[in-house]
Amino acid sequence: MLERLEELKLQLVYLLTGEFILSLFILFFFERWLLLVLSILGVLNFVLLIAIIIVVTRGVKERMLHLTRVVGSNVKHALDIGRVGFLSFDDQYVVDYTSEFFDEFNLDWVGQRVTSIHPQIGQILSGEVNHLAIELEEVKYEIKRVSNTLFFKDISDISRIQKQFLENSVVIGYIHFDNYEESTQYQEEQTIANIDSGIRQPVIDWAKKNGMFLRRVKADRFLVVLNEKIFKNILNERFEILNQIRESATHLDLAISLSMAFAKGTTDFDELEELANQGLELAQNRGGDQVAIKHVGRQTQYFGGTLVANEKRNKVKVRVMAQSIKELIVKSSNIIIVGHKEMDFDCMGSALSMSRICSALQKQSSIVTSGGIEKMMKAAFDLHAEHLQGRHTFVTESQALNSLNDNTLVIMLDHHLAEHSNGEHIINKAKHICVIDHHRRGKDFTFDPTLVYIESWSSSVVELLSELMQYMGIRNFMSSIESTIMLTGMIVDTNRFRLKTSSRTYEAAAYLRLLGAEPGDADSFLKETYDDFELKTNVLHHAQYLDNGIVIVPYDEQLLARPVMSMVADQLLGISDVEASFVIANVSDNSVAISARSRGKFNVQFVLEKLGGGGHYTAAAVQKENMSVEELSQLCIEEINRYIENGGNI
Ligand SMILES: [Mn+2]
Repeated sequence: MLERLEELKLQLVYLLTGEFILSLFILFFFERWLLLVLSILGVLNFVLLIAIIIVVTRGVKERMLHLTRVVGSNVKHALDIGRVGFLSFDDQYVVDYTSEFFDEFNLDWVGQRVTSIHPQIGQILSGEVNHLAIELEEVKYEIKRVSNTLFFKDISDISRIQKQFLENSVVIGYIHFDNYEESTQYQEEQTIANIDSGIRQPVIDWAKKNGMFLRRVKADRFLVVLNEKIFKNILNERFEILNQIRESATHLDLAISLSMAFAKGTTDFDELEELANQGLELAQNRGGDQVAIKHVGRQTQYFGGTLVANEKRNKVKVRVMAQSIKELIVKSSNIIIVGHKEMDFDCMGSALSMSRICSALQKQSSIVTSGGIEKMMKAAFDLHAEHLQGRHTFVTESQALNSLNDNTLVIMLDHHLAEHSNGEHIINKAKHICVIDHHRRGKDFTFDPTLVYIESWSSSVVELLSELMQYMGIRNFMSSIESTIMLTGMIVDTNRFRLKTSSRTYEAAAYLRLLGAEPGDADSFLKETYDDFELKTNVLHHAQYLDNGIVIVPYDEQLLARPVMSMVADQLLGISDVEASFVIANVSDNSVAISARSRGKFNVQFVLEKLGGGGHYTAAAVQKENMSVEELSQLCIEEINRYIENGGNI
């Protein structure tokens, strides 16, 4: 265009020079014609001027319409190949120009408001987002704003490939039959054949139906390979196979359930396998009959878990653990025993027994107590302070930190998360950590444990320690008072042998009795004061019976101590028709907590996990900041309903 104007300018100069020379010629030779000629030339020039104006105006119009003339054909080709279009708008957000790119789709928005194209565009105009992906007439665009221009890039192909890529990305999983070996060990051929057709075959069929690759890696374990698309399908049907297997196991009168783990979110196969393995361990540690989903960079997700953990009957593991723990203690320079904050009877009882085990193995040990001791435990402790202080070393966390070296073994009892510990700093620094707990694993460890012994079927840690002591072959090292504190821990954690009590619990109790535990003394440790009784009665007045045997107690008259809350929750389970209880109260000025208990049909852990808490199947808790009792109760009721709607086992 500019070249043409340049040419035109030159032609005009020639023309005007010509006219001037012609005028001079006529002036000298045909003077009388001069006026006429000048008039003709004037008219011609006028016509020419009009013509030029018309041509230039049309050129400008064409320039508006044809991108080529503005930015040159190379850029237009580039935009075509890149499939980019653009539009500009005025200060009133009305479109005043759209590039030819949109003609292909018959999209013409000139004169319309920008937001009428797609409501989401408002976000980019307000500066809320930098770019945006929208879909128009089945074409996907990425939009970016540069001052008063919006660029549209057609990303249909990319997003289709992206979707395909996601759908095809590999998911690796493990499927494990819990208790399979124990169940088939002493069975007849015929029963084993029934187990295989009723339990193993449905899993194989399920995998086949969904297009998964399945390989048996152990008698009770399959490796599965699938892709994200298949995974979505089985997730959408909420791992229906779990229910199917649970039902056929009940039908066959077997304690077999499925535990599964799936890992995704990376292309590194080694990492996927490792994650699937960890996931399976988590699912099993939480009691089995559930699915753990490990997505790289995200929190582990769980599905299912409607069975109470089955007791594992074989004690081989106890022997192996006893041996390993003993070896760890022996090769350490000293031992630091940490418990959860507000140590209860289970925590203190197991700490005392661990401390005595260390003494028997002639190792220095200390028990951290600076995280507080629960009220009734504290009363029992004070009553026997002289005896206990003569036989154990009780320290604060900072004292313990001073004795921490590279060869120190830290033993975590009755908890497995650093954040719950009365020795969090110790855990963060320790080189060797051994965890002994009976709470279902919820989150991943934030530290690298040397040995983990978590048995969620066990009533208490004192039950585990009673067994460990016997297998370590150490005798006569516990006093009657220490054994009584251990027994009290077992009584509290089983709510007087009502919950989570297996044959092994009674065996452990019998062993403690043998060591001198006094049930009568244990009972008096647990006697409450009249004030406590009155408070509990007052709290119980707020109980509301929901459907399905669930009782919820929102209490906001005053602050409650956690043990009171759990006692009330426990007490409610003593009423027939009550399957689960939730006590909600303020535990400090700005925090409100829930203490929940269940008789075993309703998974309170599952419900409180959704609210950010944890625990186990029959006992769980959660704490929230800056929320009222009323608000938390409402959330809790919603989660309870959701649990029931989603097929909770009630
Ligand atoms: Mn406990």
